[in-house]
Amino acid sequence: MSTFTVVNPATEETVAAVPSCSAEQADEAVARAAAAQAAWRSVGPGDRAALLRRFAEVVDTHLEELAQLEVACSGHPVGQARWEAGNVRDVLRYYSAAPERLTGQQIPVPGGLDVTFKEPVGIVGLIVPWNFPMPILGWGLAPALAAGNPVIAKPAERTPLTAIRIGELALEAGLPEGVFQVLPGKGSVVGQRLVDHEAVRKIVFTGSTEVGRHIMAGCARQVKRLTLELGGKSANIVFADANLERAAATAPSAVFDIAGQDCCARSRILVQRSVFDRFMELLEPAVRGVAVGDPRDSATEMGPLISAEHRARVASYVPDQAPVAFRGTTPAGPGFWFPPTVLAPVAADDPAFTEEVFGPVVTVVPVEDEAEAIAIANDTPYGLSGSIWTENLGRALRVARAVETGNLSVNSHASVRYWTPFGGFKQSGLGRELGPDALDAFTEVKNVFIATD
Ligand code: TAP
Repeated sequence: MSTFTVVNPATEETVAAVPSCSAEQADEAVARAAAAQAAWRSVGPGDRAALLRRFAEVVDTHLEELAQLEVACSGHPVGQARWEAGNVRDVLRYYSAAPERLTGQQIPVPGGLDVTFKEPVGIVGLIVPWNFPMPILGWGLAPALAAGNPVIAKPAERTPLTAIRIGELALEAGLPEGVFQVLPGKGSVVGQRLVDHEAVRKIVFTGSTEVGRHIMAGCARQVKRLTLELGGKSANIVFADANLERAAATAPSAVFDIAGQDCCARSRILVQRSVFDRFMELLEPAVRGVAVGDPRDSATEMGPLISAEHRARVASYVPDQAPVAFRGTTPAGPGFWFPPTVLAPVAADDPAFTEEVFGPVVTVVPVEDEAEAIAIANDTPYGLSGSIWTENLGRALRVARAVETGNLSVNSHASVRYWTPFGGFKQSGLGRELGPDALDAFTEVKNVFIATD
């Protein structure tokens, strides 16, 4: 069997060699999931809930181990990695309440009784990217299991270790064999097989818009159910009446967290012209002060990029003549480091301003007024997240309704809360994860009419 090597992006040392599964192994996993399916859907709601709660508790007792694995595999700062492992636990706990509440409707009709059921959709293929290996796994896994579906997860090649461990923890918690399987392997082999296999009824894909389009076309052949979470180019809009100190102090973490490899990164800062210079004065020390360094150190705020290839891609957005306003630092020595970088002024067609960089690069642009801020925020094929900074409630609401994006925060940069729906407008995705909405993505509504006459 072929293997791939997991490399620590902060040290460039080998962490592990992981088997790369074949299409035949994917077929075997689908057969195991199919064999487990009937028993899993017929587990009583209370028992399924109890199993998910136990799974959450087993994850909880392994939080530190999972966090350390992610630090080694992804280079995420340890504080961030602990949050990510905790998010898996929280999302499992949240959806453990679902089996006992997955109610249908009773609809008034003449001549009988009409009721609806939320039936499990079937075997779920969950294709996960390398940037948030644990949370994105959990967001698909927990509601899919809660709704009575078996799940086969395909982690990203570079970051499979936490998913593999969570698969082991599921068995330890008592989930039946075949209900949750983790298949490390190439996207073009294992991921593609899950998309093509007739017995897989639903794909949840998070990753690039380019691969997402390809997967959507593949699913179309079988009218396969599909959730897509894709790229972003989100705006952080700062109005003159905002608390500028807070807006500037928080803007770096909104784009440089996990080194900017975040689909929700606010990589375009749009600042009302009358306060532009003041905002830049406040932003500079905040950016220079970002603690970039050893991800194992709990004081570290930003780690390395995932790989040398990805660093070369990010660097291509900051050529020698790029308008670097100011930037942070990086440690010397091995590791795929790239400094937090602020570009201003940028041309309207600068790729750093128009494309998803997926690295610690942010552009800052002046805007005249609300209308121009909204127009620029919407001038992108993406629509995933964004922030609005203003002390004017009416303006906050007007702009929040006008920006075409799935997740907005006012005077905050929080995009992801497991209680609330998460997903993209336009080419940022299809469907919603998390919150009460996610269960709809893993169920089919069945309508049953019973004649009484
Ligand atoms: P991709 O290259 O698109 O890869 C994502 C996953 O798809 C990986 O597991 C990959 O496997 C697999 N894959 C690749 N080709 C495939 C195929 N033909 N069929 C099935 N699966 C295939 O993305 P990435 O570089 O890992 O992640 C970065 C992108 O994800 C960014 O654009 C980012 O914005 C987006 N993202 C979006 C969100 C949300 S929530 N909207 C969250 C995180 C990331 P390999 O590992 O073998 O390549």
